[in-house]
Amino acid sequence: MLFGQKVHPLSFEYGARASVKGKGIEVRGESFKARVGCDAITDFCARVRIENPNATHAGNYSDGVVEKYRAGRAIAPQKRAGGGGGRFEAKGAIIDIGASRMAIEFAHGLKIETAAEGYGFNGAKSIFNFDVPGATGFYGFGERTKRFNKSGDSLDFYTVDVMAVWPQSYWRDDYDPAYVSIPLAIIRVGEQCCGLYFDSAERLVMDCGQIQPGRFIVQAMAGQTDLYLINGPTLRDVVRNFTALTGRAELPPGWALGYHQCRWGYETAEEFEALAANFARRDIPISALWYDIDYMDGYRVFTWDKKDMPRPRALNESLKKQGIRTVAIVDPGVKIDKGYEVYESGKAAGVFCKTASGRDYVGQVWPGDTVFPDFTQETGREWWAGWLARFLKESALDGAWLDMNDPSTGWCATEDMLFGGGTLPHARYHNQYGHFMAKASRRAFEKLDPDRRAFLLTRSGFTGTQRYSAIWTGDNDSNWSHLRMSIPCTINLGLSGVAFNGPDVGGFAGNATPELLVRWYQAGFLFPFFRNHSISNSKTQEPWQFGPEIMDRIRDVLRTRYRLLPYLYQCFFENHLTGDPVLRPLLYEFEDRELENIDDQYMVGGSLMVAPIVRPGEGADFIMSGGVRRQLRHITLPAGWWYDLNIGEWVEGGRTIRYGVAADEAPIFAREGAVIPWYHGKLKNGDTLLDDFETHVFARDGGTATGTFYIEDQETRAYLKDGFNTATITVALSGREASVKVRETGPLKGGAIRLDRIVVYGASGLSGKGWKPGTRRWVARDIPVSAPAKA
Ligand code: MIG
Repeated sequence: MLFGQKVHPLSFEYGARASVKGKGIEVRGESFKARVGCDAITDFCARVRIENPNATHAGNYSDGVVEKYRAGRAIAPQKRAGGGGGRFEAKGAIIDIGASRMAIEFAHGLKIETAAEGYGFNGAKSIFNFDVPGATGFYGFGERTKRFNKSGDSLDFYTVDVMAVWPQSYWRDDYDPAYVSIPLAIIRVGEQCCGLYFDSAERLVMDCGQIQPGRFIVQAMAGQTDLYLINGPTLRDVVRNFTALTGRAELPPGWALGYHQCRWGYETAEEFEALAANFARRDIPISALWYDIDYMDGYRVFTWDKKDMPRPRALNESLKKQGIRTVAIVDPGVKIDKGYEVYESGKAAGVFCKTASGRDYVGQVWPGDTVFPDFTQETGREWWAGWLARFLKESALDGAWLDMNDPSTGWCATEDMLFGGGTLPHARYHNQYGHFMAKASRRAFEKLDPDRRAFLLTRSGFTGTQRYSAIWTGDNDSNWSHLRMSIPCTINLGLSGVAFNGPDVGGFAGNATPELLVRWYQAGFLFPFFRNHSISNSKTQEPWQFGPEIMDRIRDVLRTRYRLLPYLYQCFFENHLTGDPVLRPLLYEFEDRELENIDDQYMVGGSLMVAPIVRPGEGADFIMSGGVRRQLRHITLPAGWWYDLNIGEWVEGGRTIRYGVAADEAPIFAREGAVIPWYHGKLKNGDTLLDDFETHVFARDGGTATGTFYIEDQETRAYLKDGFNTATITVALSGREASVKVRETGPLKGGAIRLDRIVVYGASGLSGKGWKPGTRRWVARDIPVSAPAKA
C-alpha cells in the first residue's frame, strides 16, 4: 500500500446482528463473528475494543498508555430496548453498540456517531466510519506537515526517515507520514472537543473528510485497535486527559531550555573550542554544542575518532566550565565488525533484531553493514542502557541525541527486521522502534544517577515518547514554507503530548538566506526546543555568518529567550503537572470558532502571544512608519487586551489588525492579567539561573494580574519525591496604587519572588517613570519600563 492510500469503505464487511453476551457484545456478519468490549479506564476515559477475529494477533503491543491505565475495568453492557446490540455506561461516556453502528455520548454532552456502516473488517484490517458533519476542527495526530487544522486532510501513521522516503520532495510542506506516529484525533464539533485515541502501534490511516466531506474514517491495517474515548469539552481538557493517560514529561535540566548550536560537519576538537570562543566573543548566549556523526570512529556507536577528538572528556569538561553542555548523536545501527566491543558484546548477548532466517537483520547505515538492537525487549534495553551510560560517563557528556530510529536502514527493506528473537513481526513494533530506543536510552541516565535529570532528543517517536525524550521534527529545508509549517507542526505535536519539541532552526538542508535565518530565529525564539542545525556541505548558518547586522538581530532574540527562561521553565512545569503544551494554538486559550485555523501565530504558555513574519519580504506589502520600513502581516488578537511589547502600549483584542514589522522585530504581546518572570542578571549560558528574576506585571488601570510560580531546586529530580512550592502572585492596580499579594504553599522553605523587583507595564498614571513611550523593544538590549510598584 502506498502512503496516502486507503481501502474503500465498501470493501469492508459490516455486521448484521448484535447481541449482549456476558461482558461483551457479540457481532455477526456474513463471514465473521466478533466481540465488542468496553472498559472503564478513568472518570474521563472509556475504552472500546472491537475485536477483529482475523487480526494478526490478539493482544495490544502498544506502549502508548501508561501502565496503570492499561488494565481497566470491564463494563457489562445493557441490552438495548429496541433489541440487538447494547449499551456500555462508563463515567466518561455512554457507548451504544449496534451490529454495524456505534454511538458515543460523552459525559459533557458531545455526541459522536458512526455512519450506518460504522465499523467492520476486511481480513486483518478494521475500519471506523464516523459521521461528523458538524466537525470543524481536527487536531493532534502527532508530528505533521501542512496546516494546523486537518479538516479535509488525510494522515498516515507509519514512522519514516522522510529524506530517504521522499528524496525529491522532502523540501515541500506536504509530505506525510513523518518520523513520529501518535494516533490521536482531537475533533471539534460546535463548541466542544473530544479525543479519539486509537491505541495501535500498527500502521493506520485517518481521513478527516478528504475522501468524503463530513466523515472521519480510520483504518487500522492490522492488529487490535483499542479506542480510548477522551473527554473534553475543551481542547485543554482533551489534552490534559490524554496526557494523563499517556504520561507527562518530567522536567528537563534548565540548560536544555537554552539555545543549542549544532551542525553536521563540526569535526575536530579545535572546531568546538572555536565555536565556544565565537559565542563568547560575540556575547551570544549558548547552552549546548552538539556532536553529529563525525565525532565517531568510522561511525561506530559509542566511540570517538581519536584523531580529531583526542580527549573528548577534557573537551567536554572545559566547555562545561564555560556553561556549555554537550550532546552526542547515537544511532541504533551497530557496525558489524569483528573485535569491536559493542558489536561483540551485543552479539554475545543476542540482543540484535533477527530475520525470518534466524540471522541477525542487517541494514546499511553510516558504518556500512549494521545490526540493530531490539529495544522492544528488556534484554536489549538493558544492554543498550549499559553502553550508553558508560559512554556518557566516560566522555562527560550531558545529553544523548537519538537519530535514524524510524528505523532507517538504507537500501535494505526495513520490514525484514523482526523482533523478539525473530518471533514477532516487524509491523508490531515498527512505529515504536524510536520510542523503545528512547526508553532504553533514558535508563542510561537513571543508571548513572537516579537523581539527575535526563536530556534526550529523538527523531522518531510514538504515543508517550515524552515520558523519555524530547523530539525534533527531523530534516527540514532552509525555505519559507518549512519555516511557516514549523508552527503548526510543533503545536500539533504538543497537543499530542510531546511539548518539548522544535524544528532545525534555519533549516537543515539547503542554504539559508540571511533574511530567512533572521526570521526563523525571530519566529522561533520561544519554541520549547531551540536548536540551529544544518546539513554537511550547506552554507554555514551560525548566528554570525551573515555579518554584524544580521547577527545583532539574532542576538537580540536569543538574549530575550534567556531573559524569558524563567517563564519558559514555568511553562515546562505546567506541562509536567497538567499536560498543557508550551507552544499552544490560540484556540487553546480562547475557545473561539474564529481561531480554529490560525497557525501563523501562537501562544507561549498562557500569557504570551507571538505573531512572527514567516513569509519573505519579496513581494510582500510594506509601510514606512517612524522612518522604518515595515513588512505587513495580519495579526488576530483574541478577545481582551494585549500589551504590545514592541510598541509599549495596550491594544484591544477581538479583532484582526494589519501590523508592520521591521527587519529587527519579532511581534510579541502579553496578555492582560499576565505576570511574567524575567531573568534579571548576567547571562551565563547554560548556567543561567532561572530564579533570579524580576516580576513583570501586565495589568490595566483598575485591573489585576495573577501568576503562578513553581519553586524547587531546578536541578535534580527531588521535586518528584519531596514536592515543590507553588507561589501565586496577585497584583491589583487602582489609581496610583498597586497592591501585591503573594501566597506560597508547599513543603519547602521558599521565597523565590522578590517584591522589590516588580515591574508594571503600561498602567497609566502609576508613576512618572511608567513605560517609556518610544521604547519599542522588549526583544532588546534594554528592558523597558520600570516602575516598582508600592507593595
Ligand atoms: O543520514 O547524522 O536527521 O539531523 O545531521 C542523515 C547526520 C543522518 C539525519 C538527522 C540529521 C543529522 C544527520 N542524520
